[in-house]
Amino acid sequence: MDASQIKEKIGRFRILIIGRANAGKTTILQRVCNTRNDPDIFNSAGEKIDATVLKGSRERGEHDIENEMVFRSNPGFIFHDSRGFEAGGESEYDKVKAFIAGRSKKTSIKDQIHTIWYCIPMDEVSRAFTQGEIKFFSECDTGSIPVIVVFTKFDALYDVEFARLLREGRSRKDAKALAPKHAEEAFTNGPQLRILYHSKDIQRPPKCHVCLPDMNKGNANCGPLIERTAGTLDNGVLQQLFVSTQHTNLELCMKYAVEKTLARFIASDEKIASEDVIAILGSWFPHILVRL
Ligand SMILES: Nc1nc2c(ncn2[C@@H]2O[C@H](COP(=O)(O)OP(=O)(O)O)[C@@H](O)[C@H]2O)c(=O)[nH]1
Ligand SMILES: [Mg+2]
Repeated sequence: MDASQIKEKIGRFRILIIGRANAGKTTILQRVCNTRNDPDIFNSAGEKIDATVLKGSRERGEHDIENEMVFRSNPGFIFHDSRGFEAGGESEYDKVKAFIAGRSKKTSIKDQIHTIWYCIPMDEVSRAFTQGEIKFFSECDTGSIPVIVVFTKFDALYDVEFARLLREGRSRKDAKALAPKHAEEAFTNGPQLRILYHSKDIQRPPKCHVCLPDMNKGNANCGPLIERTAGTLDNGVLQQLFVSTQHTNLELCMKYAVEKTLARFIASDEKIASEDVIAILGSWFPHILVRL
């Protein structure tokens, strides 16, 4: 299938993002779509919710999981946002579970959820998983939808290590330079990953995780999340849709075009016209490039 056939058949890439309030969800979606603007929000009937009448994200309906959020800068993505399960959030858990189950039953791939990003912020004092998070990863059946845990605000751990290095007598310059590496090491050996992947309570661990620091800064890089997401999709058509929909990482488009498609042509004896090769390789790239 070429890019336009994929878009016609599947439509747009649909992502459910879950996380506590202030976990950094909206910030990530803005980075992924290369914008600082707010998304347009549509209800499940496809009607646009008028943001000029309603103020505040809750009133604007951003946290009704059924609603679709679409950024004008990249309408190829549809996002559903859930506030996660804070203390006593039983009903939100049920809502998320029902939403995932309901969407999984949809016969058209267009209406299904293609990926779940579960955000866990690193700037909270305890840095432990909430009960709701534990419940999600022990009980919630996401079927074939890949779940990626996103440890957001990872720079908060840099700050912790920076302070520790200063206490150990390092200069400010050294402490600043060393903090990220130390933070990553401490995190790799720390309790979060052990619990997530090795605890007997966690029956349904995520496919993988990614750590995102400084998403609120000007030079924010959401590349690792894009790469991981592409890597977890085992449906080739969905993978192609995702890679060609994201506009932030051209290198990834090249990588998939070469590894998944060009390598196959080179290995086969078939004679293929060069314009066909170009068209097929082009289907890994953002639509705008294909049209050029
Ligand atoms: N330090 C830090 N702050 C962040 C990061 N990402 C987002 N923030 C800030 O955290 C706050 C909440 O972010 P937001 O995206 O609105 O969270 P949401 O409620 O989950 O949608 C905002 O003030 C952001 O600027 C990050 O990676 N590091
Ligand atoms: Mg938000």
